[in-house]
Amino acid sequence: MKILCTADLHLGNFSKKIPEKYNIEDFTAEKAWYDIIDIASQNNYDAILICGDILDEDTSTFTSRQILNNGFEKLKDKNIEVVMIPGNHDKSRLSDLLSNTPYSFVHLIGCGCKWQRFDLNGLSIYGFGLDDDLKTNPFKRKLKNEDNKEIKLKIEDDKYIIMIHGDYNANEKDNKYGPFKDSLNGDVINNSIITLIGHTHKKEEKDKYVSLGSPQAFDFGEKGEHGFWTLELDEKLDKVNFCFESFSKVYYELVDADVSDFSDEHSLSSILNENLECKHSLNLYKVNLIGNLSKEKHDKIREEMEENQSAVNGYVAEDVYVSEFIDNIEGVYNLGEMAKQPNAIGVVAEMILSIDDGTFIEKYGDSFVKYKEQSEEYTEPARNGYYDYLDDEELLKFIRKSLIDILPGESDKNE
Ligand SMILES: [Mn+2]
Repeated sequence: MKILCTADLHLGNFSKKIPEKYNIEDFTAEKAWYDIIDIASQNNYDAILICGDILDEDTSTFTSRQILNNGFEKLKDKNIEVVMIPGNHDKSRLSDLLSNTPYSFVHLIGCGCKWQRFDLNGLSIYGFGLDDDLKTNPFKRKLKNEDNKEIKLKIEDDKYIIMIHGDYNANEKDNKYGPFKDSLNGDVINNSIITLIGHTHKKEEKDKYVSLGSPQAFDFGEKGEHGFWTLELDEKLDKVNFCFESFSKVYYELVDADVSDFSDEHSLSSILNENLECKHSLNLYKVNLIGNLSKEKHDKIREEMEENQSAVNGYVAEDVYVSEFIDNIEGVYNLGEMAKQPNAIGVVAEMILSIDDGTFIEKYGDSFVKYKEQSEEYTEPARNGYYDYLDDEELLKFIRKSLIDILPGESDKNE
């Protein structure tokens, strides 16, 4: 049996910051959905499993119905079963849309925050969706039996797959959707063939579970590889193959570019060419400029940054673009000397050095947690659910920049 596993399609959404030269229609979730269906039907898959957030919250019911049904039309007579669970963005809309579906190969399970079993040609699938704002552990919820009676979740099948939508990195106290970090090493997951998780949009593979990630990357909150997974089982339902397939039509990356040796001969564009790879069909970069430059050179590189950004959408090379520069260029400091000073400058220099040697979180953990909470709160209104907040690495860079700004500027230095 060959199964295509995916999650978080967010139909109606689309990839952001696509340069003008490209057709935005090629970067929609809708296009990804049709392409995934084509891949499944052209490569003899038996099933498509989708672990929640199939629809985007902001997509109208009308559009959602149209996109879903266009996809299902393509699957008619293909002998491919589609098994879905709702996610926190689908709410009850997905079950409303599918309640009278004429497509007999479409199955929605795990609604109403209850576990539900589905028999996929002899393979048991247990699904749990998040069509309610559940902030407690799904593994502590009940199983809806065939005759609609609720029983405690206890799986007696020898071989089964779990489909779930929720935050596997969080505990109940963290106030996240469907948190189940506590249950990651429990029997239900450990005894599964594989547990498929949707929600985080980020791929992570472990022995018994996999965070599938989203097939199409939407913005810089979704850096790195994005695609779907292929699971192959033999006749005894043993796993013979499970692999990730890169799929997204655009990739977002954050890179550091050291500009310390910037000069008339070694321009910003040559530095960009050295640092930005063309790995995928379209590569969008956020470039974090680091290193030390005199004030004069810093001004010059700023001019070149502006030129790059006013060129068509930050063009660097064929299919390689800079969406945004982050200027973390510093003056010429001797932090080691500064750190010896018995004053505020010494303390600040000491903190910067601890970021550089990777000990900041260990030494200043409490402040880091506070910074993190504030940054999430601050970016929340602009997020619209697109996860465009700073991750730990970006946050550390931001803190470093703030600290550098406290240090006396070049003109104040004793030359
Ligand atoms: Mn979700």
